[in-house]
Amino acid sequence: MTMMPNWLDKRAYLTPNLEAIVLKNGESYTFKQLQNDSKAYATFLSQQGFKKGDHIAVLSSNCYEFAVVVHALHYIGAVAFLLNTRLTTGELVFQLEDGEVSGFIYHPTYENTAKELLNHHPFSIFSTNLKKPEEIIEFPSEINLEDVSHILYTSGTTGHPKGVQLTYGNHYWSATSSALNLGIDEKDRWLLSLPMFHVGGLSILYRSVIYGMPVHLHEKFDLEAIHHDIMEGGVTIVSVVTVMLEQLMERLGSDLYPDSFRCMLLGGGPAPKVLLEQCQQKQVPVYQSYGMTETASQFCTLDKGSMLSKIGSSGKPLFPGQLKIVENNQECSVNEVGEIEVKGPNVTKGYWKRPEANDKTFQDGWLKTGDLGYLDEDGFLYVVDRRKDLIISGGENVYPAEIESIFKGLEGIEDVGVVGVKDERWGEVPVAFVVKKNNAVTAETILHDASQYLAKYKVPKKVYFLEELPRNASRKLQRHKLLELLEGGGS
Ligand code: S0N
Ligand code: AMP
Ligand code: MG
Ligand code: MG
Ligand code: MG
Repeated sequence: MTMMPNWLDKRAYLTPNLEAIVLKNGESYTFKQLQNDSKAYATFLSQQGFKKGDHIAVLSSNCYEFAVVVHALHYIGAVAFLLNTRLTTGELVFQLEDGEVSGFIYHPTYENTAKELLNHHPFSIFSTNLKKPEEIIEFPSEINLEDVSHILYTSGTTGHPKGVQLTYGNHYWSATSSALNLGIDEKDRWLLSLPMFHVGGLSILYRSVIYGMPVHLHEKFDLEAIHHDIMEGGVTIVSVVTVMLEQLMERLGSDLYPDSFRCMLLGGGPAPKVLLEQCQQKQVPVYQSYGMTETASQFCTLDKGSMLSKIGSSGKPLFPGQLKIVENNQECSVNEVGEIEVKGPNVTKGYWKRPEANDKTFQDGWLKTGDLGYLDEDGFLYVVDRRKDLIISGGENVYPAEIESIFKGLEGIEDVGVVGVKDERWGEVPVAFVVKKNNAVTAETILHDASQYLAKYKVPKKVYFLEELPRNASRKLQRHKLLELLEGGGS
């Protein structure tokens, strides 16, 4: 057991009057205010009967109240399920049931969704609106780093998403290891516009309380507002995925960011080399990283000194992490491609209620990522291919298996195969190859039906019809043959 003071209590004690959160409209909250509001909300939850270990979901876009709720859940010791706001009701219900969620906190924007979910899953629902109880109760002053603080769902190769269990320790090590690479500067202000329901956005909140650093909290990716905040608002670090960086670079044009801007932390997927070169020309310091939900954000990140010489690399594992490249149970030699395996105190202890997946994924403390890459002669990681079949659309993960299992349940579909194709706007998008049962179905009816069950970013951008899908002798779909069909002009 490793105990530590509750982070927000400690921070509010050390630097109560420092800014914790700054909103786009200029409104700001100190660590003391964030502590008071979080304790008020935690008191309210506690009065509703919630206690340590309870599973509580949150459905909200980025806002101050979301940050308050995240800390409130830590005060009561609940496990937070942060839900992707782009998901359909059916996708949300799966996570609520799989996760045995008993409480649900929604931003007022999602009130209708919350009420709809009540028809499918029994729980108590509350809005994120700040609560002002008459008296604030006492909460444990310590947290146990081994306790699970979150279960965040991530899609998988086998249809249904899996809940990644993250502990306080995972977040703590992630935040401190990031600081050991990037350093901490008194003037730092970290812009958060990535969704807080993914670990890339969430982790910024922990860096904020652990370092004592203001977060510039943006509700969403509003290009103009973000550009303005970097140029005029004193922001020194921004976390982005590739599509965001592309738009920011276009907006920057021939201007330069202020000298005080010191880090563009790029993660969540691959980045085209031309984009990285463009950033170099514009003197934008891009720290490319490799990480995932399972590693509580960045696992490897390029260091400042290697940014120019190692363009395209995702750097080296941060201080407490180990990484190896493995092929046929053998560690690969320099420049040899194999599966990336990682180990370290920021790595999840496993998937919620998935013993089989855990057996397959973890061995002697090593997590087999499924991603392919190599280490160069200086120990820098190059990621060459993603986990089996994973499509990354605008930083959101899309697994063909998940789409295929929905399509197979739709009227009039005999067989289906999904692959990812390059896309100008999103990097990559899914397209579907369908064998019809009858002629009544069209691409339009299929896509309309599918969008009832799948988040918009998962709905294939195109449907191609085939007489038969390419499958091998053991009936396994040969996705590369579908891609070859497209390269040959499609059908
Ligand atoms: C790229 C984003 C911002 C696009 O959203 P935007 O522009 O706000 O779209 P909307 O106005 O909401 O919708 C317009 C239309 O576009 C569709 N759409 C929206 N997003 C997508 C998408 N991703 N793919 C395809 N279509 C999309 C909408 O459906 C809508 O359609 P119509 O008009 O037809 O109704 C947004 O997608 C976004 O925020 N993406 C990023 C998500 C993210 O956070 N990914 C990272 C996940 N990974 C991790 O967290 C681990 C890595 C990590 O920790 C990290 C990552 C990055 C940086 C740092 C770190 C770190 O290690 O710290
Ligand atoms: P998520 O759990 O949603 O963050 O997705 C993590 C996955 O994104 C990883 O397992 C990789 O497949 C992919 N990914 C993350 N960083 C990179 C990178 N630098 N290059 C290529 N793929 C990446
Ligand atoms: Mg994932
Ligand atoms: Mg938009
Ligand atoms: Mg992703």
